[in-house]
Amino acid sequence: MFSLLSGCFEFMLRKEELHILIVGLDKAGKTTLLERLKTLYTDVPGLEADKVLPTVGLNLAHFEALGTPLLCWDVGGASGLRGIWSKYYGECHALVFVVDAADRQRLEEAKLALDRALGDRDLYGAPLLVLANKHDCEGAASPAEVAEVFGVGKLPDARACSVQAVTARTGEGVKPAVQWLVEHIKKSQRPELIRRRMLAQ
Ligand SMILES: Nc1nc2c(ncn2[C@@H]2O[C@H](COP(=O)(O)OP(=O)(O)OP(=O)(O)O)[C@@H](O)[C@H]2O)c(=O)[nH]1
Ligand SMILES: [Mg+2]
Repeated sequence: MFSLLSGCFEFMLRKEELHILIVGLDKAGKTTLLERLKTLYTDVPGLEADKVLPTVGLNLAHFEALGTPLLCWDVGGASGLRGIWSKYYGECHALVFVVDAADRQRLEEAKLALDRALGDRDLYGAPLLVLANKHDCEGAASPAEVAEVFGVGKLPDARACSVQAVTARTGEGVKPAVQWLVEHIKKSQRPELIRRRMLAQ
C-alpha cells in the first residue's frame, strides 16, 4: 500500500518532459545545433561542428533547461528523409525549423518544406520556432528577411511563432531560443492535447 501511494506521489511530482522536433533542409545545421544543446545544457559536451555527419535517421538529446526536462528529436533533412518528419508530429510539443540563412538560394525550398509540415493536422497548436542559422556567415538573411519569405505572421492557424537568429557552431542565440520554446509550450494548449491523446491510446 505504501509503495502504491509513494508511486502515485512520485508520479504526481514528476516533471513533464517536453518534446521538441527539429527539422529543416539538409545541411541547415540541425545536428550541429543538437550537439551545441548538449554542450550548453549537459555535463557531457556534444560533438564539435567539424565531427558532425549528415543524418540518415534520427538523433536525440535529453537535457533540462529552466527546470524543465526536454527531449529533442533531430531528423535528417535530405529530400528522401523528409517523409519521416510526420511520424513525430503527433507527439511533439513544439516544432523547430532550422534554416541555413546563408543559403538564400534554398530559402524558397525551405519555405515549401515548412508549409508542407504546417499543413499536417497532427501539428495543430504546436509553437513554431524558425531558427535562421549560420548568423556568423557574411550576408546571412536576417530573421526579418526569413520571416518575410516564409510568411510567418500570416500563418492561418493560431500558433505562437518566432523567427530568431542563431549560430549553432558557437551557440550564439541558442539559450534565448530555448527559453522562448519552454515559455511558449507551457502557454500553449499542446501539453494538454498530447496528454489527452496519450490517455486515449
Ligand atoms: N558557418 C556555420 N556553419 C554551420 C553552422 N551550423 C552548422 N554549420 C555547418 O553546416 C553543415 C551542415 O550541418 P549539419 O548540422 O550536419 O546539418 P543538418 O541540418 O543536420 O543536415 P542533415 O543531417 O543532412 O539534415 C556543416 O558543415 C556544419 O559545420 C553555423 O552556425 N555556422
Ligand atoms: Mg543532421
